Amino acid sequence: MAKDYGASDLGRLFTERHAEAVRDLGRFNLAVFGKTGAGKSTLINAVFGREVAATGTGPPITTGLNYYEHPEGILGLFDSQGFETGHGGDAVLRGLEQIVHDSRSQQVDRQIHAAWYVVRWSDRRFEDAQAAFVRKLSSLVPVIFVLSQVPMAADGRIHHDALAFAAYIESLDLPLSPQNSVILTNALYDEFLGNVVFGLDRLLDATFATAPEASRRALVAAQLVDKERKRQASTQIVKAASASALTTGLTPIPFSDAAILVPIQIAMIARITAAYGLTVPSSKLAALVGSLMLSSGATTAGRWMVSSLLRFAPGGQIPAAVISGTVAASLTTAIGKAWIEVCERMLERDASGSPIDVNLMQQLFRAEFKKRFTVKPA
Ligand SMILES: Nc1nc2c(ncn2[C@@H]2O[C@H](COP(=O)(O)OP(=O)(O)O)[C@@H](O)[C@H]2O)c(=O)[nH]1
Ligand SMILES: [Mg+2]
Repeated sequence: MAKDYGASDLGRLFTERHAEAVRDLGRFNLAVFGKTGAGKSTLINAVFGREVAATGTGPPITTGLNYYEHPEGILGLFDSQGFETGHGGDAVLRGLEQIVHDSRSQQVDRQIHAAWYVVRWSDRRFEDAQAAFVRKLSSLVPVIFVLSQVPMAADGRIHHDALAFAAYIESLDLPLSPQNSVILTNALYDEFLGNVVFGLDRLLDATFATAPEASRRALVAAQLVDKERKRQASTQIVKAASASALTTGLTPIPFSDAAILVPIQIAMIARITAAYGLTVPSSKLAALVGSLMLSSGATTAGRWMVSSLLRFAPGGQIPAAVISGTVAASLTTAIGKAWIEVCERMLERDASGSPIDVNLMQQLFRAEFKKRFTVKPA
């Protein structure tokens, strides 16, 4: 017997595919070091969002190192609670050494992929002990050196003392990634001084450059700085889904059998959602997807999908028209692209901590879909 999809079936299908898609992304693991007050938590917050930073202190896994995870498990963070160099630093390094050693034999998603070493520019000093720590650290993982809380004026000028401090650190020839450079950042807008946020994109680029290939998709999903990378990843997903819809439709699908495209489209939507790294609860997303796929009855696709469901309803008419491969592909593309717009909107809400308005997302989906799909069923 053919499958009839109700909203809850669609929702359940989405939840399954979404869990798979998230697992497929793998995980990016980052360790963050620096003194208390250096701005580690603020940087993490700015790059990965408050949901991650809010979990703040996970249980310490070893002296001075806490571990916590992105709600979707695509990002693992080792946060040194802040320590002074010397004795405390040695203990942290020993702990890290153990973790790195233990994880070598494990899968790539268990390994530590990069470290940020964070120094507040206004410290204006970088001691021998810190340099020694960075050298040892870099023998374990690639180290990205971050100068934090650097004042940049609205016209782009950076405080010259910060530039001089960065040049000094670079002159020490530490084994930094990439190419011994120091990355200057300011992670919080300072309305009192007018200092702007900057450098997060460079920090992210440096982090991408050191991340192993297998962890990059997880990093794209987990970060919030570069939306373009998420859009690119999602566009690839849409292309792949559209190609399989085309293949499915090469033998023209009876209009009434169009429901066979639904699993392809749900899987696509689930992968896009995973690629955006949304922390919206899956149950809420499932409800949204379920109702979207059914209730967008006002749209061409909605009518089209609903009529494919009607086939199974008592007294349902079987329309004679067929869906060609091209129509199947363009319909799938339109759904995917409309869903990308919905994910972008949800990401903004996610980042700002406000809840998702399901009705609003439905409206947005319909509007975006209508822009992209104009083929009328016969
Ligand atoms: N203006 C500005 N303030 C920052 C920045 N980073 C951290 N701060 C402030 O410095 C303090 C310590 O930051 P925090 O992230 O908690 O440091 P952590 O101990 O290294 O985690 C907080 O009051 C932050 O608001 C930044 O980039 N710019
Ligand atoms: Mg902190």
